[in-house]
Amino acid sequence: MNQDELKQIVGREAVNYIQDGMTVGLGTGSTVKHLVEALGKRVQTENLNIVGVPTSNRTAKRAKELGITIKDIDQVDHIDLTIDGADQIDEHYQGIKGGGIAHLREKIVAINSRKNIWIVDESKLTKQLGSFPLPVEVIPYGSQQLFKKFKKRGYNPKFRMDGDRFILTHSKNYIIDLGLGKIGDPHKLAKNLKDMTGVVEHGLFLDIVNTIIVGHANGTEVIK
Ligand code: ABF
Repeated sequence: MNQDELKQIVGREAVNYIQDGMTVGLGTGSTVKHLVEALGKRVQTENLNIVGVPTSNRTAKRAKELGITIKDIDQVDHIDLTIDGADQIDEHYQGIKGGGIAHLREKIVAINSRKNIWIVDESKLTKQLGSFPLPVEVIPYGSQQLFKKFKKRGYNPKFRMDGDRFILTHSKNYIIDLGLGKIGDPHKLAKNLKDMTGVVEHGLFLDIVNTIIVGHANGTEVIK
């Protein structure tokens, strides 16, 4: 099976965790795409009463096209379950997210969810986080100064660009990706980053996930 087929099997597996009447956080990315398609089918065929809280405009658009009721996070009482992708997951079930520039909304939805499930193909599993660049959302004002501070700390920073334009997040902020290679102490790094004025949010998702569904060539595996 190719990578997209692995993503497809975990997306279809994860939809079984969604029960009628739930408010469900819908993540972003190519793996979640398969979940949303499968959820759309269930909503139509089983007439499921589901409210979706999307973490990105692209997820919201596709969910609406499939007939899934969409609400903003501040319109719902609570979120029962959020299902999202991830860029890297280590052996302690800590993750890096944000390759899709949506990690601020993803983290806000995740920390307001009673349960979090990540769906990934096996290539996302790693012994230690860091070989995937760590996305950090920063406000534009002072971002060049912040960039220099990252450089000085040896974080190997790079602005997320589209040609010569800064890529903007939903909140019209910039993303600086940190090429750290290895992250020895994710909790310490998370605190250091949040202590830097101008940093909005980083892509370290620590102590958040409850269940991880992994796609392998021989099927799906629940590793937590
Ligand atoms: C999203 O899932 C992002 O946080 C992350 O970048 C993405 C994983 O990408 P994909 O599922 O497309 O491999 O939640």
